[in-house]
Amino acid sequence: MNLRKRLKLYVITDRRLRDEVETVKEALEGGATSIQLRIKKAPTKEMVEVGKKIRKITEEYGALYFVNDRLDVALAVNADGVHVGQEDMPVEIVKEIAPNLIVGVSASNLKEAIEAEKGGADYIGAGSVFPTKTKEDAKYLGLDGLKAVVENVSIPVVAIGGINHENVREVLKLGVDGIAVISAIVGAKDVREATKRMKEIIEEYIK
Ligand code: TZP
Ligand code: MG
Repeated sequence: MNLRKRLKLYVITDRRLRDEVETVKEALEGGATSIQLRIKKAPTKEMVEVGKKIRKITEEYGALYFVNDRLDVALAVNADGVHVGQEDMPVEIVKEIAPNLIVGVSASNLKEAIEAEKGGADYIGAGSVFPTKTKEDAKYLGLDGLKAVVENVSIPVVAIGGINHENVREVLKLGVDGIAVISAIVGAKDVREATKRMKEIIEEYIK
C-alpha cells in the first residue's frame, strides 16, 4: 500500500490521557493505519523501551510507525519514520542521516509546507486546523489555510489539531490524505470504538 493510503488515520499517543502501549493496541484494533509515539518529557531510556514495544505491535498490524521529534529514538526502535516540527532537526539533515526513514514535517502555514516539500519531506502534518487544548503552543492554520496547503503541495497532507468525530467531515471535504488525532481518540472512553467510528467516517471520503 502506498504512503498516502497508509496515512489515512494517524493516531498520536499522549501519556497525559492514556498509557501509550494500551493506546496503540486499541487504536490498531479499531483500524488506525499509522501510529506516532509522542512523548515530550521522559528519559530517553524509557522512550526507547516504550518505543520498542510499540514497534512490535505496529508490526503485527502492518501499521506505519513514527516517532515524534526524536530521530535518535526513531532509529533506536526501528520506526518507519520520524515526525519533525519547525524547530526540530531539519528534514534535509534527517534525510542525510537516515535516508530510509519516512519524514513528516509539521506546517502551520503554506510557506512552511512548501519549504518542507522542497526539503524532501514525505508528508506534511498541517495544523492546527481547529483550536486544540492538547498542544499549548499550537499555531492556528484553520480550514482555509489547510485548503491552501492541500492545493499547493504534491506530497500527502495529514490534517491535525482539534479534529473530532463531529468536525472531521469539514476537513475531509478539502481533500486531505489523512487525519491525525490525539484527544478525540486517546481521550475517549473506548479508544477502539472511537478509532473505528473515525475510520468509518474517513472512508466515506477516502477509499
Ligand atoms: N500539532 C498541531 S495540533 C496538535 C499537534 C501535536 C495537537 C493535536 O491534538 P488534538 O487533541 O487532536 O487536538
Ligand atoms: Mg516537534
